[in-house]
Order: sequence, then C-alpha cells, then structure tokens
Amino acid sequence: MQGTDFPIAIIGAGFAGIGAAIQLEKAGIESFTIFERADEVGGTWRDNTYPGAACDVPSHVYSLSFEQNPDWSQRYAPSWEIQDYLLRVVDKWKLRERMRLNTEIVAARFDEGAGVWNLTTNQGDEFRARVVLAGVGGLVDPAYPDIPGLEDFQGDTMHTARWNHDVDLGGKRVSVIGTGASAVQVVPSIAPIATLLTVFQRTPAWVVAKFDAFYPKWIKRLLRRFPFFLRASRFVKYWISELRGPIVFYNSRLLSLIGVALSKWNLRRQVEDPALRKKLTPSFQFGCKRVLVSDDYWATFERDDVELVTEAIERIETKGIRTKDGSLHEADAIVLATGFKVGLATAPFPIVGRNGRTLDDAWAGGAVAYKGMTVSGFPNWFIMMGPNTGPGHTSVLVYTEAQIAHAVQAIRKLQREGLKYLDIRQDVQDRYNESIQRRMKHMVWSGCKSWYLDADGSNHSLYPGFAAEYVLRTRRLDPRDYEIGRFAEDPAEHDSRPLLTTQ
Ligand code: N01
Repeated sequence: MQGTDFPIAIIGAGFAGIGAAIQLEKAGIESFTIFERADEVGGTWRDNTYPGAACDVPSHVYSLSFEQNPDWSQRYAPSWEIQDYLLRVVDKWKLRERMRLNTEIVAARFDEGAGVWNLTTNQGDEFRARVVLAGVGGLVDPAYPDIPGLEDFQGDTMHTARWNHDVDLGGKRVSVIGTGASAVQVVPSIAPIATLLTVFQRTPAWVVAKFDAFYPKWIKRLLRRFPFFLRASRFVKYWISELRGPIVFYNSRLLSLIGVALSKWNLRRQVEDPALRKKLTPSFQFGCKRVLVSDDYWATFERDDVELVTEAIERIETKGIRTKDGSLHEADAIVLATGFKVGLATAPFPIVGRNGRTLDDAWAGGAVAYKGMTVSGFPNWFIMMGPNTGPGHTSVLVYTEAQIAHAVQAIRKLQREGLKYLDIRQDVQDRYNESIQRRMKHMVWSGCKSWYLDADGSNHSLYPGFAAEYVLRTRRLDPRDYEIGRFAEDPAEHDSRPLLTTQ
C-alpha cells in the first residue's frame, strides 16, 4: 500500500473536486479517482439553471486561479457559461478518464490497521483509498418550505435549484416564494414573460449595485493575448472584495452605515415609490444575512404586472397561495426560491473514523474542523468547503484553492515519508475552533436568522475574517499539529487486498 500504490478518492466533481484533481495532476500524483453522484460534473453550476442564474462574484475571481478564462462574456457570468468553463477544464485535463459518474459514496469507514478508508458506493462497490478529498459542497440539496398544502397546488411547482425546463412560464401567473440570492436573479428574469408575478417576501434583503457589463470583443482579445491583464483584473477585483469585506462581516455600526448607504442608493435609483421602498428595506444590520447584488431586482417591483406580498403565508391551496390576511393569490406556477438544506453541520453520509467514532458524533455540538479541513479522529480525510470556511464577501474558490494546496502538501508528506496517516490533534483542533468562535463575537452574523447559523445560533459556516488571512494561515502544513500514524515494520501486516472491489 505504500510507494506509488497510493489511491486517492475525490468525492464530488464540482469546482472543489475538479480543482483538487488538477492540482494532484500538477503535483505528479495521478492515482486518484473522482466519484460523482450525478451524471455530469459541475455541482452548483450543473444544478442551478433557473432563468437568470449567474455568479454574484466577478468571474475573473470566481474561477480557478490556475485555469483563468479570458473569454467570460460579462463581469458576472451566467450559470451555463460557468458550467461550460468547467466542462472545458475537465476535458483539457482529461479528468473523465479518472471519473466515476452516477457513483455516490454512501458510507466511509477508516481501517486504522491498514491506514485505509473503505468507501462504499451506491452500487455496492467498495473502494479503498489512502486519502479522501471530500468536495461535496455545502449548499446542494434544495430546502422545500414547510408550508401546509404545498403538495395540494394544482399548477406547476419548482425549486430554483431544480428548475423544470419543460414548464413554460410565458403567459402564466407565477408566484415566487423567497427573496434571497436566487430570488434576486430569477425574479427580474421571469417578470417579462409572466402575465403576473407575485413575490412573497418574508424578510427583505440588503441589495447593492452589481454594475454588470458585457466584455467587448477587444477586451477578451487583449486578455487572451496578454494573460498579464487577466491576472491583473483578477488581482484588482479580488482586493476590492477584500477591502470591502469589513463592511460586510464586522459588527460595526459605522461600517454598517456605509453598506446601508450603498444599498439605499441602489434602492432609490431603482424604485421611486416611497411606500414600496419602505417594504423593500430591511431592518436588520447590513451583512447579517448575505448581501445581494443586483441592478434590476428592485426595479422589477415598479412593473404593473409584478406584485410584492409582505403578508405572511398561511397555506398553499389548489389554486394558489393564501396569506394570513385571508387573501388568495391565484397562480399557475409556484417557484420556490427558498434556499438549501445546509450540509455543513452534518456528515454527508455515515463516516466512521478511528475507534468507531462517527463524524456526526464528532459534530454533535456543531461542525468543527481544523482550518475547516481536518477533523481529529478522521485521518487522511480532507474536507474542501468545510466548516467555517465560507466567505460572505468574496469568492469561495480562494478558500477552496487554499484547502486543495494544503491537502496536496499532506499527500506529498504521506508519500514521501511512507506514513500511514496524519490525524489532526484534538487539542490543536480545539484551540483553533475556540479562536474562530471568539472572533465570531466581533462579526455581524448573529443578529438575525439566516442559513449561516445552526439551530442554536452558533456559526459553523463562515470564516470570520479576510480570505487573504485564511490563505496565509493554511499555507504551511505543520507536522507538529498532527498525530502521525506509521506502518508496522513487518510487511506481512500490510493490507494487500485489491483497492477496488466490485460486487
Ligand atoms: O436561499 P436563501 P438562496 N416562507 O436561504 C425564504 C448561494 N447562492 O437560494 O429570509 C416564506 O438565501 C427566506 O426568507 P427568510 C449564496 O451563498 C449563490 O436565495 O428566511 N419564505 C429567504 O428569503 C446564498 O446565500 C449564488 O425570512 C421562505 C429565501 O426563502 C445561498 O446560495 C446565487 C420560507 C431563501 O433564501 C442561498 O441562497 C444563488 C417560507 N417557509 C445562491 N422558507 C451565486 O451567485 C424560506 N423562505 C454564487
């Protein structure tokens, strides 16, 4: 099991899994297999195809730093273009050869004697990996609202994250439930085709201007010809988002005022009616929920065929949505822009580490991991986009790339020194997470309800600081932080079973 015989499992073929595979290739490590439960790569960008779906971080930053793309059509690329980009990258690196689509990992168990993770697939196959890179994403499965009568509705119902392209919303009365990041994109996109669009708002959101624009051909040519300009654009956009960061994440009344001023300016330029403005203005502190970006979401409510309903929903009936004031809002279709089941706080499937301990047990008090990547008792298991690594202000991929680099360092060490495993020390992990939670007190996120928070109000989703700081903190793997497992001297004790057993 040592030397070149070093199987690595990458779980998930979204940005994280694809990025990890490329970095392994670049490091000369080719013994990896990517497992993807869907029939195509892409993750978020494969699944989120609703009208208007796009990135809300500039694409020059929201792309892999080692696979920059001069051809983005606009500052904030639409979802299909990001998916095309990922498909191109996968083909360029010939990753399909090492990929098992339609293969879901449903269980994982660490064999401490062999220093091996036994992974079970949904087809009943067993895969034995020395290292696992888990890039399963945090916002994957749609959250369907718990509204009575949802299943009684006789029109079409669809969630933004599972768009039904067979349904034509043209000429229909459409109701949208939710006013988060997905809603601000879908609402302006379907308003022009629906005869009536009714948006049900439970909590208004702070929305700042997007200043989106198409890149003219000459700019794309320039970026293609002189990659320096592409790198410079990325650098500038990245640092703008970092410098703006404190307005979005610090719990400071003063900084918050800047955000509020920017957002109110955006509201004033889009909405003239003061009563409508009032309904659309949040009462919670700027940054507490995700700050949204849009140039046309608020303006959509000025249309005669768009209605904003702020009355709470009582139930859904066969013909539409009944609000608490007794009104029935008839609809032909309901769009649920109600977000995702946040997958950060629980194991994505049963994962059993050393001494038979499950990841769900380890995370009973909230999801914690050292630098968001490694969990004590789960050796050689590296999480990408793990606990407390989400940003509220910049591209998540900056964090993901730091995690990939860290995991590659660990793999190199394991290989170079013929080690059995690296297991983060419990005291190191605890100290790290105590410091993260201490810093949370200075962040803005605890003042309102959002997917950032667990049921008990604790935050195990976001990183309380700058991306640059996270990158610096994760740059060097310090072996002293890890308990090192070594193989027995006697080769007879080494596990020699095949690495992949298909039943
Ligand atoms: O989901 P959300 P999302 N009755 O949870 C409302 C990422 N993202 O899909 O605020 C009535 O933010 C809920 O109301 P309230 C991004 O990280 C990225 O929009 O809870 N309303 C809220 O308005 C984002 O943060 C991009 O009171 C109900 C909405 O539904 C994350 O995904 C694009 C309800 C849910 O908002 C999630 O965004 C899109 C109910 N029973 C998303 N239940 C990029 O561009 C829920 N709501 C990268």
